Amino acid sequence: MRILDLVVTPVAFRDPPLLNASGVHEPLVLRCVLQLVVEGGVVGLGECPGERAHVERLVAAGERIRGMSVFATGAIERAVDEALGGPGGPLRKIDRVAAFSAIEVACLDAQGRLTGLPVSDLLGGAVRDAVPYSAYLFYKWAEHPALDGGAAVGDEWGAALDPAGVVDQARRMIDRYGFRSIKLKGGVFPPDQEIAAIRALREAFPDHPLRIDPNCAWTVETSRYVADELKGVLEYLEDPTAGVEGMAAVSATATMPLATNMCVVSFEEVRPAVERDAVQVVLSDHHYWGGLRRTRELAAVCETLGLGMSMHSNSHLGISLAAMTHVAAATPNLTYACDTHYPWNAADDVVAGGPLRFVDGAVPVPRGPGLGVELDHAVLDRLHGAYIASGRERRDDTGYMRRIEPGYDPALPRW
Ligand code: GKR
Ligand code: MG
Repeated sequence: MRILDLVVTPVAFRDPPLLNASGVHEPLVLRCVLQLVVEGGVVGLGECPGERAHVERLVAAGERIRGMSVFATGAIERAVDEALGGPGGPLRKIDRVAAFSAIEVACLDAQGRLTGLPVSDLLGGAVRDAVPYSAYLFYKWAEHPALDGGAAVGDEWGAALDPAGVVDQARRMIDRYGFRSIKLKGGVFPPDQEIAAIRALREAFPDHPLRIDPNCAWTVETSRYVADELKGVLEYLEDPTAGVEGMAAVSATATMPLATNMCVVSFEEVRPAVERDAVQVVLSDHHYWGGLRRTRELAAVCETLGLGMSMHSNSHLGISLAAMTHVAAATPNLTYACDTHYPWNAADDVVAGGPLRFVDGAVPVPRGPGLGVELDHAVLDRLHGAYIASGRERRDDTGYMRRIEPGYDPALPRW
């Protein structure tokens, strides 16, 4: 079954003003939807980050893979790499791998549709019927401020700027989706305030495993202090500080595991981190690790090395949620609930008919062929129009924050 075309559609959808260590989420997320058209009219879906340079790379890669078998993902991986200049070329490896990652998911969706099998079956078979996700809490403003003569844009969640606000957000998210573990995006306020928020969550939710992720906003000394203060409270501490040496120094004294989606982001980085015992949990992201089969391979590496394994996320829609759910379902050693931004963005989903839902905080694995989701073309057109109208080319949390607080300094570590 030959690939006839790769249709690459950049989209933009609404996002609340979620705060992080680099600034604040902009009103629109840029994302990209892939439709891989195969002989016989089958179309495989994919979703990935939508910055303009990435979109251009996908278009270039799509031209190269026309005529190839949709089942030949090894050859497609090589062709995509070559189309983007390969190891000696101008692009970073992670960007070349990210292009293949998106295409691989679309290939697997098409393979599933052609064979009548769910993607999880193509990955070895689901070992769980539903994949647990965590409530992903963010400090946030009540609204996007009025800029350029426009009106302020609020959302149903309101503000969360202190421990009470964070607990209220958690309560509403857990009431609505049933999440059984909680992650707080930190690195926004001085560490003692974020420690207080975690303690408030512990008091409000005594049985929910808790994590905090300041995205490397802390020094080694601060990270050790926070780890000590939250001894016995966190299931893991995520990326408190930057780099293998920094993480190793924190790990040497911390009582809880350290998790990462920043210190180890490729296969080459696993070994040095393990040699220094810098991390104990790898949080994969199939959009950057080479797709769903590579994520399974990473899981095998983690199992071999005695590392924990789960997944982090970025702002996304339902095609990515379906892909994450299939690979997580087929990963026996998924040792923690995965992250998802989906509750923040689900209102603009391009997936038709709402087949993805949380039951007790877990997404039942779609049973339909492929990813088990269909595109809503009217929504896709609307979101593509929003992308064009936005004129934006990339994510810029810092630039947006500086329009609101001109003196904002993004330098890390901050504390
Ligand atoms: O959405 O602000 C955010 C997150 O900080 C995201 O960009 C991270 O990639 O959630 C991710 C993480 O775990 O670091
Ligand atoms: Mg993280």
